[in-house]
Amino acid sequence: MLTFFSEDSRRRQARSELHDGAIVAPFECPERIDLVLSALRKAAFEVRAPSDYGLAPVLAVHDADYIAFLENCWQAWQAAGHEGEAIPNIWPARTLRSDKIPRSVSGQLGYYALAAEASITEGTFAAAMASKDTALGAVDYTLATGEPSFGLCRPPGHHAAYDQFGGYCFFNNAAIAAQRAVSAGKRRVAVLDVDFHHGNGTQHIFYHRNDVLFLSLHGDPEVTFPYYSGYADEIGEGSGEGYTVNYPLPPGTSVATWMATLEQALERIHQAECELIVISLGVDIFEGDPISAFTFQHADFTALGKRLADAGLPCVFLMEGGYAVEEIGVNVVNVLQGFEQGRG
Ligand code: Q9C
Ligand code: ZN
Repeated sequence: MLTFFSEDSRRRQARSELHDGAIVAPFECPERIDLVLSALRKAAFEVRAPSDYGLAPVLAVHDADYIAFLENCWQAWQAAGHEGEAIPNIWPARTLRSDKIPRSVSGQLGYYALAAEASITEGTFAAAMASKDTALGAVDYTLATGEPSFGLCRPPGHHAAYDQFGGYCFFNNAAIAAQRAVSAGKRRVAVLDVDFHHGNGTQHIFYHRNDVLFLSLHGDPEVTFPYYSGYADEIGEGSGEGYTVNYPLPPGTSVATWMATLEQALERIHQAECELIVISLGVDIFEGDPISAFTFQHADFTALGKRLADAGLPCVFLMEGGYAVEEIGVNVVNVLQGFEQGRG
């Protein structure tokens, strides 16, 4: 399987994450990609640099003013004289105006953020651009050859909505890739999100559409980030009704239950006659993940890859979460190798 990675993903070098009432070193750190890269190379996967696709594929799924905000935020934050990294601390919450985009970068941060843990820093926009190029390189390769691919996207993407960032995500790489496949002529594409957290952003982008089927297995939002999205009664709207499928699962869910739930998702993908699967591959379902609560062991990732190969569709794997940094490489490589064994 061919893999893609852009060195510019390293340009996100954030120092701050608001976590448990303290500012800590971000869980979503650049060491994550070092360890995945070295595991990929050790397993003899070819790693290719993507081309520069510019902003057009981003504009296909995100708001133009939101993109401009991300591009200009760091400079505006600095020009306003702030010392630290750009972190929102007020939002257009339920009792405030939600139609107003203030002139101040502090007001804009709240408008365009859905959470406060992910700071915006000097290289964040460049890294987000690199990450979507990685996703586009992978999907273009799979569209051209029918062969599977993996994009080592960083920062991740699935929490990024049409015009909001959060959950370490800025551009929705999976949505950008799925839209690319639809624009290239695929009649229906599945985005299968196996990250521990609900892919609220991907759901939001495709909620009213039936050409992209979004399915997500995730920690129950009653007790897990992002809390306000990912319930089973969110099924899509209008012509999108039935094309969003959520499988919230309790913390501690066994791998057997998780895999049985995956069967239901794959059955729906088959029934909807999807022609390609974009997999939002978060390996934060690993038991040792510091901010998550599922129970995958190393070997379970191999079994997951095998089962996805059995689905018999072209697959594009895109990196999302995974914060057990020492173990992230083996977990990712196990999925990809399991997939290759399953095809064999
Ligand atoms: N402070 C992804 O996996 N915070 N994002 C959770 C720990 C946000 C996860 C609580 C987690 C975001 C792509
Ligand atoms: Zn996650």
